[in-house]
Formats: sequence, structure tokens, C-alpha cells
Amino acid sequence: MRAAATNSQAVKSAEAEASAPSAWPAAVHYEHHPLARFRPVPENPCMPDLTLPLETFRRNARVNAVLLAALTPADYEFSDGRGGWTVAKHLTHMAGFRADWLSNISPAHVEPLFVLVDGKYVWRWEGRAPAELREAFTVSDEAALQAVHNAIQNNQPFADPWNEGTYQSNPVHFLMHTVVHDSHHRGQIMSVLRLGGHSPEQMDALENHWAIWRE
Ligand code: NI
Repeated sequence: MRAAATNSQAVKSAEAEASAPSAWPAAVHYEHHPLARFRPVPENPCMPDLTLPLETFRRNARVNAVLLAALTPADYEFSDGRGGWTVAKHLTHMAGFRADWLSNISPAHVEPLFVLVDGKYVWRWEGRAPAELREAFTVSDEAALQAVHNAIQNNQPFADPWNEGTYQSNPVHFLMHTVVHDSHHRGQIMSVLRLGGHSPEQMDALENHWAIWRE
């Protein structure tokens, strides 16, 4: 009976919590709520659970890796033949996107992406073979994650030295922007590869990466 009383007390206190004004579902309903995984973690009510956005960012990295692994040295030089970017240029721009933004919004986290050459800091993969871009993506993604993690931990928005809007509502938007930007350029790379003579079978094989998003 004692256990029953304790249970009933627990239910009562859960109900009291449920009726209290709160932006989030009460704990007793938490596991079953569709937004459960976005509930703030208990240790820090200001910090949302980042499981899903981080998983999206990791999946994006895997998609980039699949694309890079499928490319041959000749593929990198394909373009639309009308002055559009080559595949290598798209990929360089995608990887460099992280370094460019991090330089502005979180300079402390950009160091692994640059080297000192003749007294000037240059992007580490500048002028290197496109095949080395895989490393650029890996290192840059990690730097981006560190920067976001740091901003959240310290409850400190990103810097905005040029007043251009730097994810002031939530630093995690930097990761989402990166995913969307990568996807925008991957679509263009697919067009260039098709124009460059990839067979329908080869294009189909590349399209298989969508399975990563459906896991
Ligand atoms: Ni772009």
C-alpha cells in the first residue's frame, strides 16, 4: 500500500507540475511528447537538447563523404561549359564556407583551418588537390561544432563584426545553414556531373546517398 501511496503522490505532483505554466510538456508526459527530444536538459534549462540538429549535421557530413568518395580526378574539372563553377570549385567553396563564417563569428575556433604562410594566414587547403578536401570537410565540421558548443555552453551569441546577422537567435542555426548551403551546392554538382557525361546508372548510384537522410 505504501508503494501505491507513493505512486499516487508522484502522479499528483506530476499533475501539479503539468498544470503549472510552462513552455514545455510536464515531465510525466515528456517521453511520449512529439517534441520530447527538444526539451531543455534538466541541468541547464536554457540549453535545448541538441541531439537531432547535431545528428542532422553528422548526416550531412556523411553525405559529403559519399559524394567525395565517388568522384574521380577527372570529375573535379567538369563544369557546365558556360562559365559555371567546376565541381572542384563548388566543393572548395562548400568547405571554405565554414572557415569564412567561423573567422567572423568565432575566431577562436578557426585556427585549425588556417596556416601561416609568409606572415599571412591562408586557408589550409588553398591550392591543394581537390582530393584533399575530404580532410577540409572533416576538420571544418569539427571546428563548427566546437564553436557552436562553446557559444551554447557560455550562453554567448556569436560575434557579428560586420552587422550581417550571425545566428543571434540560436548558434545552432549556423549548423543548419551549413547543411542547407552544402545541399544547394551538391545539387549543382549533380547537374554538372550529368552534363559531364555521367551515365544514368552512375547518377542513380550517387542518388543512393538519400538513404542516409531516411535512417
Ligand atoms: Ni554558396
